[in-house]
Amino acid sequence: MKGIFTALMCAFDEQGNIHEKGLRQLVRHNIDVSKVDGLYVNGSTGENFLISTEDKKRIFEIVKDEAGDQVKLIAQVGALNIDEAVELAKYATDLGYDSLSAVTPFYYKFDFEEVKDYYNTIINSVDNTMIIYSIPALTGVNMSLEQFGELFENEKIIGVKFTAPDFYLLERLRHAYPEKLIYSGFDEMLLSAAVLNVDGAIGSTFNVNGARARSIFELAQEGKIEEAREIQKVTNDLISGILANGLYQTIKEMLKTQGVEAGVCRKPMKQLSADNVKVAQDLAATFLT
Ligand code: NAY
Repeated sequence: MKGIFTALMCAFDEQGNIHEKGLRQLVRHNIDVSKVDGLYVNGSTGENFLISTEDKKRIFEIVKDEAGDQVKLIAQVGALNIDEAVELAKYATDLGYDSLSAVTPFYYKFDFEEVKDYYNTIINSVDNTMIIYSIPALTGVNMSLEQFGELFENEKIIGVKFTAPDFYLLERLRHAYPEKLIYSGFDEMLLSAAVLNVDGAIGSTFNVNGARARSIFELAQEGKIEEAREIQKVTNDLISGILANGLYQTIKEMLKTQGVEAGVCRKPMKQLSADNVKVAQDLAATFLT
């Protein structure tokens, strides 16, 4: 369960329906071209919070069918409706997903006891493991070192996808829980996290930049920081171009230049203008060789 995991995109058609052929191509591209170690399915990058429960299940099914046992698969099942989260946890576990993940419950100001109950309810309903998905910038949920420790007391909670720029907390977590899996969640900060000895990374830009992400991660592990820094610099030139142009839309347009029918993003995400499509194509021409 260590290494480079792509936060998988999902291909949608203009009506917002799953474009199955495109989704299968996305899976193949990540396995065959980017050669990542695993896929994180139905996360933010998969537009999970914009789709129906039935579509979430269908995506889990298509991805497992296409990937088989070629790479590790993590199913993000978190939802504000805890019954849905449990239903998805059971569904993905039955399909053979290697682990589950759940975003911290958001929108309402849940206290820590409620967050803890959410995780224990989901994971104790299935024979599987759980990776906490912590992304305070989007959820508003900031957990302390001690609170992570309380969640980790449940042995089925095996790690955290740490999507935050708090390297002090990350170092403290690494030191306090050497046996838990810690994944870096911000691709633009991969080197800094790798230096702190995280176990892997989960990222949206790995859909197009998986090989560079692997190099950064492995060079950092080998202590070759200067070389890793060079690749992080090129990576961040790409990421700043992507972020300025529309994150998920731009990655999809870049993938189209590689023959992947990545489709469009679901509303309310907007579609790229012709000018923005051109920017995405230029980024692909510059950074994807
Ligand atoms: C997810 O669930 O898909 C992720 O959180 C993957 C991590 C990404 N976060 C988001 C919110 O998209 O890869 C990052 C991020 O896109 C990248 O670092 C650019 O900021």
